[in-house]
Amino acid sequence: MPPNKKAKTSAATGPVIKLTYFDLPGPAEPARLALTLGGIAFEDKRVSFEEMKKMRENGELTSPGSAGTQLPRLEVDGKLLHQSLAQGQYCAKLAGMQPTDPWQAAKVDEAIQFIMQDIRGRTIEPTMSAPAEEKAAKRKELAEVKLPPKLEILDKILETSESGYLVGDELTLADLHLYVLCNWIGQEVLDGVPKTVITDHEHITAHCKKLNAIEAIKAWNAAKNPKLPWC
Ligand SMILES: N[C@@H](CCC(=O)N[C@@H](CS)C(=O)NCC(=O)O)C(=O)O
Repeated sequence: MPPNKKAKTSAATGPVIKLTYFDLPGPAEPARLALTLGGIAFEDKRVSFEEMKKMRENGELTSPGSAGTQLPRLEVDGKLLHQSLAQGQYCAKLAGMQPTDPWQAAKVDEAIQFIMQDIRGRTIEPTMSAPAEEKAAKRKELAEVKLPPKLEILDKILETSESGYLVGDELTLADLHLYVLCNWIGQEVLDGVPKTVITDHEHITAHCKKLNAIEAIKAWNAAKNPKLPWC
């Protein structure tokens, strides 16, 4: 259950949900966490790259009504939903985590777009495809120049938040996106980017610890992410 809301569906009455992704947090993790916090039963299917290729050959990664060809693949009562952002938003709504106030909901979307597009897409991803001989320099620039001002923006939002969450009084999908990002960086998965990039930001670090302490997240991490918590 979210720490602060009652789930809108239960395992007994809700849809049959299967979320398929690799055995990694990646873009599937916000949706997985939302369902977990909502107490919503789902099949957490993890596949290898080879199995994913088989799924593609078998036509399981496409559907005439669904815009996508990749993982994560969310199946709800036999219907497909592609795109991790849409999947997370759907799961957050099922979990009762989406603010009903339009302004608050837009602020959630604002934070998510900043994390997904500006930080992950435009700042981190170009360093993944950098030629080997440029990679170390790109990662140094990422850690020392490019990431800190963006994280500072989120740190400032949290500094002024009375709840310690990014938007309003309750945990939202935006917090889950930030949590997954910080766990990725904090575990030093990105070569050349030290965890101090996160811990230098007091309020982001406190946010990460706050989510670590939520019972459902604690149990999820113990079962699925044995290297967490890192802070
Ligand atoms: N826009 C998609 C991107 C999904 C995506 O990039 N999936 C990657 C893994 S993170 C994938 O399935 N790669 C294997 C492939 O395309 O063959 C989303 O957010 O769901």
